Formats: sequence, C-alpha cells, structure tokens
Amino acid sequence: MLFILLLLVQLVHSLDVDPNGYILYCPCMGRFGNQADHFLGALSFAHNLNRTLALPPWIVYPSRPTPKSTSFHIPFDRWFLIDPLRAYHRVILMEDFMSELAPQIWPPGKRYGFCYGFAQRGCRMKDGNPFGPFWDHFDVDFDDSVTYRISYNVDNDESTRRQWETNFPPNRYPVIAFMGAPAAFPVAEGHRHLHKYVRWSDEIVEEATQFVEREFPQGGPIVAIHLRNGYDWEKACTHVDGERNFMASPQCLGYAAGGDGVTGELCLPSKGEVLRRVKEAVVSLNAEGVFVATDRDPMIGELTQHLGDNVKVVVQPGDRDRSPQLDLAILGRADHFIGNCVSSFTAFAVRERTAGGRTSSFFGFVSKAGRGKQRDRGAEL
Ligand code: GFB
Repeated sequence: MLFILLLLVQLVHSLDVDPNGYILYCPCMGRFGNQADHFLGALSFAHNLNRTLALPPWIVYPSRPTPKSTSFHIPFDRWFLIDPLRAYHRVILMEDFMSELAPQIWPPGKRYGFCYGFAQRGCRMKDGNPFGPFWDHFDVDFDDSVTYRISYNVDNDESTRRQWETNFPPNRYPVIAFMGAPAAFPVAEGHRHLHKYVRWSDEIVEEATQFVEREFPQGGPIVAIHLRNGYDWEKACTHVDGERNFMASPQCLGYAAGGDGVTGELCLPSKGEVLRRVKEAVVSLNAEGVFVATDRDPMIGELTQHLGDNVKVVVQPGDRDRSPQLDLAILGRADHFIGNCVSSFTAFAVRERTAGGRTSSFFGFVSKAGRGKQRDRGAEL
C-alpha cells in the first residue's frame, strides 16, 4: 500500500516537470528598473523557446552596504503576482524550482552555466557581486560551462529559434542557466507590451492605496513625477549631449535611427524645467496634489512655492530609505505622470501606465504631437 502511495506521489511530482525544459538566469545587471527591463525580454525568450521561466528574485543593493551584505534577494512574488504572468507563459518561482525540481532534473554534477562568446576559461558564473551571492543564495555551484553564440532575439526569427533547440535540446539540457538575462537592455520595443502581465502584489497595492488616501484625502486628480537626480545620475548625465540614445531613452526618443538625440535637459532636467512642466500639468488637470518620487532631492520647497498653497506636494518620508516599489506603484496610478526619459525606473512606471491606458510625459522632451499643439497655440496667439 505504502509503495503504491509513494509511486503515486512520484507520478504526480513527475507531471510537474516541464519536458520542454527551463530557463534560469541571474538578474545581474543594474538595479530594479534595469532588472525589470531584462525580465520582459527573458519572459519573451522563454515563451519563444517554449521553456518554463524560473522567476528569479530581485537583487537589491543596500544604500549602506557592509562587507557582509553587498546585495540581497527579494522573492519575485513579494512584489508581483504570479498568476497574471501565467496568462502569457509558464513560470515557476526560482525558490520552488530549486527546492522541488532541481534535485530531480538539475542535481549537483549536472549544473552547467551558459554564457555568450568564447570565454577561454569557461563562464565565470559566480565571479564577483552580484553573481556569486546570487547563486550562493540557492546553494548552486557549477560543474561545467557552455558557451554559445546565438542571439537572444528570436522574435519572428524561426532559424535562430531552431538553433537554440538544435544545439540545446531539452532532453540533454533540461535547464539552461544563463549568466545574465537572455534579453536586451533597454527592453526591446516589441516586448514592452508584456508589462500588462506584470501586476503588483496585494501588499504593494494596499500600501499605495493607503498612502494616496492618507495624503490626498479629497480624492482629486494627482500629478506624479520622477526626479532622478542622485549623485550617480548626475555623473551618468555629464557626457550625454550628442548621443543618439542613452540607457532607457528610446522610450521617448524612439527606437528607430535618426531621432532627436539625448540632451542634458532630457537626462538631468533643470529645476526651471521641472517647475514649468509640473505647473502646466497641475493647471491642465486642476490637480489636488503632486506626488514626488526621487532618489535624492524632491524639490518640495520650490514646488510648493511655485504651485501655491492649494496644491499639496508630497514625498515618501525616509530620505535614503524610501521604498522604490511604493514610489513606483503610486507613479503607476496617478492621473498624469512626468518622468525621466533616460531612466529605466521611469520606464517601468510608463509601461504600467500605458498598459492601463494612462498618460505619461517626460521632462526635457516634447513629443511630435505636442510640438504640433505648441505650434497651433503659437498661431492662435
Ligand atoms: O531602477 P534603476 O535601474 O533605474 O536604478 P535607472 C535606480 C535605482 O535608484 C532604483 C533608486 O532602483 C532605486 O533603488 N531610485 C531611483 C529611486 N529613483 C528613485 C525614486 O524615485 N524613488 C526611490 N525610492 N528610489 C540606472 C541603474 O538607474 O542608472 C544603473 O540601474 C546605473 O545601475 C545607472 O546606476 C546610472 O535606469 O534610473
């Protein structure tokens, strides 16, 4: 009887294994916005290869790192729901994959790390932070490595997709564990729409709802802004003038060649530009308040003075400890959003808003349609 029961348990378990195999990867580039861009590409890649995607934890870098804590790991489902993703493709939490399936299909001794190119000494899957701590978090050591030179871009490209299948069939390679995300940065234009499957967890939604109801009790329209003005950003923006695109800027400048190019004002908008654009939006919406998300200077004094006492300007308390996810969840739901075109943090909010049919604009940038309107207004005057 016990034998039959064990057999049944094993049978049920083996049904859980995807015969098409799995994709694992370390979200080892950049912080949250970068990782989210990569996530959409990885989701599409897994979908195209028809392998289940293991949802990696988010890697967070503490604002005050110590030698013992240079990065830590937040399970994917702490911030996002899993079921909406399943409407698009098969996914499993990496934690569940490692505890329930890895002992059977990816046991020690069969763990190959995959990396692009001709790495002479193999893939150094665990060299440095965040690579080492990421795999250590799951007690993974690699037994060997596989290098490949096939593009991740398999959208509408049947021959590249077939190369993946032929070189790495699931029966020989049930798990492809990548050194980094099998995806482009910034996110490919054709993958942006996948954001509609990315939904905040109930906990984050509740936190955002409470914050908005507490701070803006009249329930009137709210303008939200992202002021990316931290020290790393100031440095990154110093040499952007003349670049055709820089980091997430295709989100406003476009993916095609021959756009307007990046300017200092687009990357690190002046205070004058911020005040002017926020006032325009507040007046046009008759907004009750402004929510500011920032990694450094929220400009509360300047904004309050410029907008007058009837408009409440709010920032999360906490200075360096403001929650990026709470900020993003609020940016996603405001009546209008003005962000930083070059930042992938802004890009997350913009994609969420687009998926929900809400409007966004960017400091230092006026779209072609907007330029037309400006011209018309000029002609009317
Ligand atoms: O999200 P992220 O990849 O966007 O990295 P970028 C910026 C990080 O800074 C966020 C914090 O993940 C947050 O931790 N941060 C930025 C914020 N803006 C805000 C905000 O409004 N509120 C809160 N609470 N936190 C890239 C980085 O950043 O910039 C790269 O990923 C590099 O590593 C590059 O530093 C210069 O695309 O803006």
